[in-house]
Amino acid sequence: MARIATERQGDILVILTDSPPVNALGADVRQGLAAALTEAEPDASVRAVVLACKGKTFFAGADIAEFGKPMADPILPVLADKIEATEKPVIAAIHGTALGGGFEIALACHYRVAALSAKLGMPEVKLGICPGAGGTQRLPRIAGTALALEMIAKGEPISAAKAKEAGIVDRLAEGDLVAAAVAFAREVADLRPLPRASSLAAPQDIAPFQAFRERNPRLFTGAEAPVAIVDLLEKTAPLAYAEGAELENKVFVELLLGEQSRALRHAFFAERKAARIDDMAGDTVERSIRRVGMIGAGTMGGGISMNFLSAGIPVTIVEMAQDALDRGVATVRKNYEATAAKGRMSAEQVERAMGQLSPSLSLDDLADCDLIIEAVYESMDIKKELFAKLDRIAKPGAILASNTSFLDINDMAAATNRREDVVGLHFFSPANVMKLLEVVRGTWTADDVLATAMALARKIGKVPVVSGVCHGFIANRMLMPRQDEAVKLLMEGAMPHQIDKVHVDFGMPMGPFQMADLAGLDIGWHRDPARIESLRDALAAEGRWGQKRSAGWYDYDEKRAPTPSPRVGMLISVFRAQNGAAQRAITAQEIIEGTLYPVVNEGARILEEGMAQRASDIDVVWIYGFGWPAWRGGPMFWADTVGLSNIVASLERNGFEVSQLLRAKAAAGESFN
Ligand code: 3H9
Repeated sequence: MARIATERQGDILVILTDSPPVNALGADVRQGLAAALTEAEPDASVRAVVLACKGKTFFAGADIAEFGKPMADPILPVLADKIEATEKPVIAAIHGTALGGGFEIALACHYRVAALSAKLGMPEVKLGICPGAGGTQRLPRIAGTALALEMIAKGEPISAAKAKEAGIVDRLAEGDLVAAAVAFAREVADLRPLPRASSLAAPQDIAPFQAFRERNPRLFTGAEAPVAIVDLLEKTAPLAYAEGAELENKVFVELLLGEQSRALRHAFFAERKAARIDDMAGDTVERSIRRVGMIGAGTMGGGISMNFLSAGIPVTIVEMAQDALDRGVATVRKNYEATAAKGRMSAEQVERAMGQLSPSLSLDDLADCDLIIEAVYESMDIKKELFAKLDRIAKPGAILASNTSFLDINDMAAATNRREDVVGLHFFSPANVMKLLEVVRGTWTADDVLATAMALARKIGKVPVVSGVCHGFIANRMLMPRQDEAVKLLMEGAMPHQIDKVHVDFGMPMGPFQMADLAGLDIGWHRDPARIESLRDALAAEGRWGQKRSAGWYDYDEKRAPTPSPRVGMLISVFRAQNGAAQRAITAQEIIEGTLYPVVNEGARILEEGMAQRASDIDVVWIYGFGWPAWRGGPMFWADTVGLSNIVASLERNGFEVSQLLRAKAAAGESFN
């Protein structure tokens, strides 16, 4: 429940909002702020007003949960105008993150004082909308069009220091923020006229729009909001403030009512809901993780280690041979140095991270680790042997985790005398970049182990989703039918590049064949070149293992640019002839139905079996694991928009066994989300 308190500091009135968790600007906050301002206005003993927030942040934006429902007065743009129209200086005291509507409130204030650690931004684009409380008009007037365009179209926040440089923030505060804002308020209390952003002249640098579009092509493929935002800023640049604000409102409402914004808001809440475990007691106490052990210094092991090192958690990394260990450590350093070269890390931070990494050739060195993760070869025999060893070495209470992407966690747990301490932590490649972490809950995994894994995931910047134990868990299990069906379509007349293009046009970063080439066609291959039972076997037998061999489903040049392969075309012809299926032209719609409806079907089965807690968790897996376009909300949300009965009808037409849950929901006219 929101509490808006007013506090007099001599001649300055401090309006303090306390609305956990993030001081979102819901109806009660807006009403409280308006009431406090109305009260301050006629009071001659108040010379200036400071707007500040309690808790971890300044206003983090409009209340997203209110969108789509009727809005109570005052609506946010009206409140922003009221603040700006106040006849005494209003100063925003910003800490944490001033985002979206929160930032717009700050821009409507006459001055802004920010804590050094504060961040300011307009993330609306990530929710499929544009700022709707004057932000698209006030920010360019204060900071210039170029920066405003970057911030509003991309949605990335900037630091307080950068905001100061750009003239957005008037003073940076070290120490007590409210005290600094009050002191600043006294300095400016009598200055007139009041600096009002809406009265500033329209910015003159109105040329950057086309250049921005050309510089950021990926921003404009599929998602509507970035296109609408750049158009809006371009169109309103020469207009008077009031006209611009009117147009902003129109675009805001259009976007808000659109399908994409609904999908993106779904994704926002889905991500947060995924962190919750429904059947776990709220008072579960997490175990403390002070040191992590990593077994395997290959691509996965090194990448996983980097997550912990970057978060300041020391890692002991173990390999079997010195050269493999040296190579692994060198790769970690190389990756950090590449980040530093891009200016995203200092040399000192690189050394600090590397200083936390202890290489070792002995599993015994893992005895003091609180969490041990194995990323060794995907063989159950090897893993079981390893878990039995860890059982003898690890200290009591240590969590034992596997990064397996397919294998049964329960079998590994059964190899120990501490089955409750075993959990799956399935990172996605590249592990230091991809945000998804599948946390695999075994039959015996203890609640506190699961809770620790979920909390730790967030600490290292991952988005965790709980999966039950099944072959491939949620992510890879759902990927399999897509891959199988894509290959079947080749037999009927489609080509790999055609199928991939349909997926890229749909909004995926790559299609099924591009992905297979990236992952490696040798992964999971039986390795017998004489045994050719599928097209994939034929490719693998010829050494066409994908990008790493410059040949897979595609041919690759030295810059890894793919071109359709004549050799693969020939192999496809051979298999088509053997297969005997009639050849025909395959449409984009058929490719979508043929490859993605089976994915939805598998997702429904996963839900049916209780392997995912909720449909929205599956959406999170696809958005963060495979780059499903968030503006389509994830496969289960997308299925709802297609209509479940349409999906069932298509699956039946194509001879699939339809999930009972999917069939039941379609019959009842229900949706997944
Ligand atoms: C906008 O402002 C439009 C205007 O231009 C125009 C209007 C007319 N609303 O992320 P966390 C909840 S659009 C409602 O885990 P963190 C969140 O669901 C808005 N709820 O914390 C979660 O709830 P629960 C523009 C919100 O510390 C809890 O708070 N603003 C909102 O990791 C904690 O969230 C944004 O897009 C909200 N605005 O990160 C900012 N924000 O505990 C969105 C959060 O029940 N927010 N919640 O699961 C964020 O980016 C992050 O939450 C933030 C904190 C960085 C603030």
